[in-house]
Amino acid sequence: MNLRKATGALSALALTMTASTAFADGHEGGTLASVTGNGAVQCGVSQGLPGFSNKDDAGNWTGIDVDLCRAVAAAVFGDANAVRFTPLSAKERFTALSSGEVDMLSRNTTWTMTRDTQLGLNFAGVNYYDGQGMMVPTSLGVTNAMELDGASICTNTGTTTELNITDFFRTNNMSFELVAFEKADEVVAAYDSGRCDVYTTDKSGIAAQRLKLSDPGAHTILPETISKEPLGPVVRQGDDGWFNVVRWTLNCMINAEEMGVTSSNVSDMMNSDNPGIKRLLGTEGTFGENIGVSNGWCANIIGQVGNYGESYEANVGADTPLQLARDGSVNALWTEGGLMYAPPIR
Ligand SMILES: N[C@@H](CCC(=O)N[C@@H](CS)C(=O)NCC(=O)O)C(=O)O
Repeated sequence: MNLRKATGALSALALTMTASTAFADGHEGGTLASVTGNGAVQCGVSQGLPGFSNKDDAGNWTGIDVDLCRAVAAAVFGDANAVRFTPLSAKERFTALSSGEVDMLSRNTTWTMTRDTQLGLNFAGVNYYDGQGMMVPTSLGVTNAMELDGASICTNTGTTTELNITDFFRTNNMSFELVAFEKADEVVAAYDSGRCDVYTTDKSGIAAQRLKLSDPGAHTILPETISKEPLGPVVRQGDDGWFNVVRWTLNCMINAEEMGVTSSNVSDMMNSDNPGIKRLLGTEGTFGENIGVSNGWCANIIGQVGNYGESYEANVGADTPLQLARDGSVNALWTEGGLMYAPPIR
């Protein structure tokens, strides 16, 4: 191929790429450009799940999923407050994302093959590895799930939870009655009033929702974990630029923890000679610019939101009401025997 032909082919390719980027997302420049234009990230969260995404009486949202929304805002705007939250039920969440009502979902959402390939969505990573569990009133005297033949079970519609519990009971030749509601608070209220023998959801969800019961201490979480629920942020398919921003925001937080960079020491770390830390914090290289944000993107995330471990401990860790101890769990860093592992910034 001569040089002129090769150049022609390359510019045709560039045109195709520009056209497909604009077309796929419906905005010239994609979601990053529209977010920048709007001055805030519109983040889809739950309607209220303590530890993950929950609004307090003063109207402030907190949680590990909320931190991820704020971290994306810190990456894009250098301001973790440049974010607006849209509470969504499990059933509404994917339509809200595909219709463009929100820019991303950060809502205890399980990464499954169907969701990743058939809904026009992309999962950008995992911020909490979970599995489905069951809770019963201790007064029932049930000690494991195999004693639940004939049980009535309260759960949410539009979730993996419904599907897994059906698989579990069918596989074990046990009958059950599913009592499903769209709103999580209706599920909790129904279980609390004795409408069902069992409440089932992700184990982290059980730890959170249990706190809303009239007598949390009167319930037992059964030992079984009946599924894999890798929870993570989701974006629309066809917008690789925005996908990169969300994916690398999470990777920044996990890498920062691995390197010992925290919200308290990040300003000192800006003077570090460690090449990995220099790339992380943007004192060397153009890693931020390469994904359309500033080179200080990750320093802003850590300074304003914290690293992954800080967010975990503040929201769901052993010293929070959820008491989800991280040590020895799958959510520990890979260097501590867990699954939290981010590809390197280089
Ligand atoms: N991870 C599961 C379950 C997600 C889910 O919606 N869980 C309920 C029960 S913990 C929930 O988020 N409730 C809080 C809310 O809807 O605001 C999925 O992605 O389908």
